Amino acid sequence: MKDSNLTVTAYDWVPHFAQGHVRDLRVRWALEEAGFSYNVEVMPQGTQKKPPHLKRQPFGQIPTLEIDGRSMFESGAIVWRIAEASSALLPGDGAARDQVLSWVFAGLNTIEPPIAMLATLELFVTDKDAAARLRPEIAAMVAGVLNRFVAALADAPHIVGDFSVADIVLTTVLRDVPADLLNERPSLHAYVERHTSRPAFKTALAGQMKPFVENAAKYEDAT
Ligand SMILES: N[C@@H](CCC(=O)N[C@@H](CS)C(=O)NCC(=O)O)C(=O)O
Repeated sequence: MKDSNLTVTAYDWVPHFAQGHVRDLRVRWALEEAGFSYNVEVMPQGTQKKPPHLKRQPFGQIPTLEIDGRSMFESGAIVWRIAEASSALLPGDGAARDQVLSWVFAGLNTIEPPIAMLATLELFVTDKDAAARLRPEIAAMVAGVLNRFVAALADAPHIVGDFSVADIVLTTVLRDVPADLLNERPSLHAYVERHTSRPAFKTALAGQMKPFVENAAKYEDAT
């Protein structure tokens, strides 16, 4: 993969609440950590729902990764594919790899769903009274998974041994936790800080943000 022609898809602009949180971030971050060079196809908003993109991403979403002309979708699958090609992201030991894979799925399948539900309540549910009524219950679900994660982390710097692709997935998921729930758990806050201060994360984030800044006038004047 190191010598493959790699292209990630990203948006030319998203609303402010999503800037810095679009899922191409974890793919860019994994590629940066692995040291693989890559191109970015910056897609104008709306084109994700058109047939050419739907052929490579059936749900009309980003990211996708093109590897020498073959296309993949789902950010979790993509970062795992990158990790398989880089010792910077996966341990050599089989038992540790199994743990890393388990934590990648835990991040996407156990931790992210209640966090996404809370974000949906806060950002997208139009019945604000219903959202306010449901928030405590959903926030308690988020707190439940966060507490289990904190217990499993047990003050270690990374979730499994050295830094791995599991930390990329978990950090990108945990960055979407509201500040109140994150800050009252110092080891969780420190976990996110530790990983988002890595140079590869900063490069990935700057790469995602660049077109948003460049295209702000085009989209924000139109709204
Ligand atoms: N499970 C998918 C989710 C992808 C996803 O939700 N992508 C969002 C951006 S983060 C998207 O493109 N949404 C469609 C849209 O904005 O039109 C993945 O991890 O790749």
